[in-house]
Amino acid sequence: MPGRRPWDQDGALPAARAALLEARGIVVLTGAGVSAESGVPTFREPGSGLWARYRPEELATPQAFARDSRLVWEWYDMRRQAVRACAPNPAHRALARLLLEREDVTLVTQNVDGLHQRALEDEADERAETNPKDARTRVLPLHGTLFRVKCSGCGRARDHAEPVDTTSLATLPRCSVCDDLERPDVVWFGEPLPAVTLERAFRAAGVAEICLVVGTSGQVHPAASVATVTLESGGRLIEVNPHPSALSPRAAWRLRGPAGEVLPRLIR
Ligand code: BJW
Ligand code: ZN
Repeated sequence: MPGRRPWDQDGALPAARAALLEARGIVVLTGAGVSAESGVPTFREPGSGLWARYRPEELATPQAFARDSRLVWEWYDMRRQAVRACAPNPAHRALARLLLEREDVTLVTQNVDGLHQRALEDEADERAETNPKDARTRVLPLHGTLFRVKCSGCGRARDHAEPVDTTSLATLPRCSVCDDLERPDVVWFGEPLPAVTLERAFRAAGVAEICLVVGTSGQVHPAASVATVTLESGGRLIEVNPHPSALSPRAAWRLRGPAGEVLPRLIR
């Protein structure tokens, strides 16, 4: 059909847009792919540097940190630097507008880069939105944030965005209370997700008529289960991803394009 985007050859876009408009309750589940067009590398696609040499399952674990804290910090410090140089892309901004326009939208993200939160602040500023607070509380980060640390001994957490000197174990940040090593305040494999945040995500997924899944391979649980909770409660999935994912077979609509192009057209 003339006018169709190359990623919408089967014409799913108008139907998905109508489903989104009509839905009572939307839960959005995002992964690394939503930040790809901002220049943030994803986890499981071909990359460079430490991404190419190690799988996330090898570095994002408490065992890896105990074995080689310096290497793990090197990976996180590199990612912090990369994210600092990035800005929200049209996908983050479209989702921020959706959050500001509709109170029945919850955004559950696996990302630790803070780009959804930055996009929300930017959109709220642009509209001179006086009360973006409510929208802010509907952004649920499941896997923590790059810009906080917590003590690997006593668990004390604090904001920490400065570069880390990763030349040796002695130069890594340490807790001012117990002197144990501090680590990024993110969720590693084998660790529980923040309980209240996860509970809120599942509650939103259970009442949503649509789960909009964007840029995730859907391989990591319990995050991917947010989508299955919506399905099991009678809702439907819209997937935005240039490639098939573990959740694709269960999606009612599959939009096979980059999030930065698809989302601004899906959410109008
Ligand atoms: C684009 C694009 C563009 C590209 N536009 N798209 C059930 C079954 C099997 C296993 C388990 C299970 N339940 C639990 C487990 C174990 C484990 C797990 O899931 N393992 C599987 C890998 C097999 N889960 C856990 O261990 C979790 N904890 C837990 O279950 O605790 C239980 C417990 C309870 C009580 C006490 C103790 C324990 C924790 C999981 C933590 C995951 N952590 C990481 C690191 C976070 C910090 C950091 O960022 O460093 O989270 S790993 C990494 O994977 C990161 C991501 O958030 C996560 C998901 O990755 P994501 O976002 O999907 O990225 P990719 O790269 O995989 O995919 C990118 C996608 O984007 C691709 O599809 C591209 O096509 C697409 N894309 N460009 C749109 N422009
Ligand atoms: Zn401590």
